[in-house]
Amino acid sequence: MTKIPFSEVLEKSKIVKAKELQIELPSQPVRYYRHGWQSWSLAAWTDTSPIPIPKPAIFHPLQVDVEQVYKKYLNGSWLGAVEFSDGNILLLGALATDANVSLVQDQLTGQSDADEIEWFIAYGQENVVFEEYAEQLGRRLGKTKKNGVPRVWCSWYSLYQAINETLLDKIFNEIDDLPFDVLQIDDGWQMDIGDWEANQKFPSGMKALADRIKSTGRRAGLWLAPLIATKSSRLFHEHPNWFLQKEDGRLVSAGFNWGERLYALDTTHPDVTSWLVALMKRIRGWGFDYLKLDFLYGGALKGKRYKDIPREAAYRECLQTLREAMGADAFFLTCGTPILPAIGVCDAIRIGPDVAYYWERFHDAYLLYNPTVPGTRNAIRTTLHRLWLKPLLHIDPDVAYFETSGNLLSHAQKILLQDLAHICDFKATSDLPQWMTKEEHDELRSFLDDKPKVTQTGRYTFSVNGHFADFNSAIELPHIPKGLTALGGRLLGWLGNRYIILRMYKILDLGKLRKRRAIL
Ligand code: 9PG
Repeated sequence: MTKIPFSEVLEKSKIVKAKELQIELPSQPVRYYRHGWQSWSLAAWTDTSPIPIPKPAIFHPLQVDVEQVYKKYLNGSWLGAVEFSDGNILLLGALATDANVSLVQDQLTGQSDADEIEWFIAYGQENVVFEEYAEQLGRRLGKTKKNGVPRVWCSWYSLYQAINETLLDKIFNEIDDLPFDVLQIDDGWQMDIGDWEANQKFPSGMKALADRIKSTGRRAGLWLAPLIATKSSRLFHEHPNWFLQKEDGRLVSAGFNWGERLYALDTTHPDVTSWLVALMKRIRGWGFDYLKLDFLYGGALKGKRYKDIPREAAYRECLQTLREAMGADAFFLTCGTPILPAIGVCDAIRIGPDVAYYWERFHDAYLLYNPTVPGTRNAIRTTLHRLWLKPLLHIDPDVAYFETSGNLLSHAQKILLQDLAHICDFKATSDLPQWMTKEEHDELRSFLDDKPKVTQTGRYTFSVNGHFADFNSAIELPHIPKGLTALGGRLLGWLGNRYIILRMYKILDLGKLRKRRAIL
């Protein structure tokens, strides 16, 4: 264990090579910066007490680093920072994958799961320290910022899986006058998770869909989750041996979604690599050149791999293979991705959980105490804590909303999302002209046209085009549940872990989506 005296980093930042490294803090910090593992995991400054483990555990692979979640002390992936009472911070950050940072009593400790790695240590003003860390990361992992970032219409947050050929055709006609650069098809087109072919709702096939989009002068975008699959898929049926296993031979869980358990591909298996390359080429062949690859954490879960390399290193290699296979001219957006391994490989990265047409749901926030699930407040909180990644690649805060119909967000909350898009310099929406008033339509148009001047005025405050954007309402974490709420939460957490209950929930959820679609 390498020990670094605090006095050595007071004046100047330092880069130290070590497998394990420890800095003794000179005084009790007032806040801790926890950095969650993947896009949807929590990143936030919090006080120095631990927060409850999110529930239900069956969803953990989608939300946290499963290998860290039960640790009793504060921890985060690759980096951690503490803030002292004078407002200065101390940051310890890995300059390589497969590492984490924890705070145990007065020791900030970095640990590499691989060999010795380089660590960045700096003390001072928050923005200066994070900027220098990003710069050092960029030197080692690469910077991939392309000139200009496309303005995207994405099907997910208005239609969810209820997309089909006719409906999309109608929508493309109606948004034709709006200045989007990409029309991106999200979840709902595929045969199954693992079987990336058009389903019955797209009888003309995926090439026809891409052609239709391109005929409007836009780039065609497509969502897929290439590193996971469900047992119901043909892929799983035909290649059960392609999936990541534990040492004891049982399958590694990649969580639960779409009413089914998820499994992860062993991306170091040569046959899996060839399959992934062919998949990327097929999608490019259809004509899509904006790829939103999702649920990517599946490639970095712990397990026994064909090639014995650290899990995040394996994942980074896989991303490089995907990048090469899709071609440098494709726009590559990663989502549900472990953050550090994606730097230098993709064009853009989702840096927070999904937004939603609501601010926060009581059962998510207070009963289950889960800040990683879809919800606008959760999305804003984590996104704002990852703005430091912006010099390295495009950062995606998820979509902004404009419509009032079917949307529970207040006007002020919608403006926060629009401002956040300007701050990140990444503009996307799923709103449909049919659902918007004339004013909302005009608001969307100027949002897409505008390039406002943004200045940060505080940790959570900005000036956007001269108006004051205050995100403080999104930052605080829900109170830790007590008494009856805590008991209710335990019950809900337990129920949520039952497969049969999750299936029922899925059926009810589909009903809700059908209702939304009926508005069209
Ligand atoms: C499509 C969606 C959209 C979205 C992605 C991803 O259960 N979960 O916690 C959960 C989190 C995120 C999520 C789905 C489920 O959304 O972020 O933009 O593409 O998949 O299914």
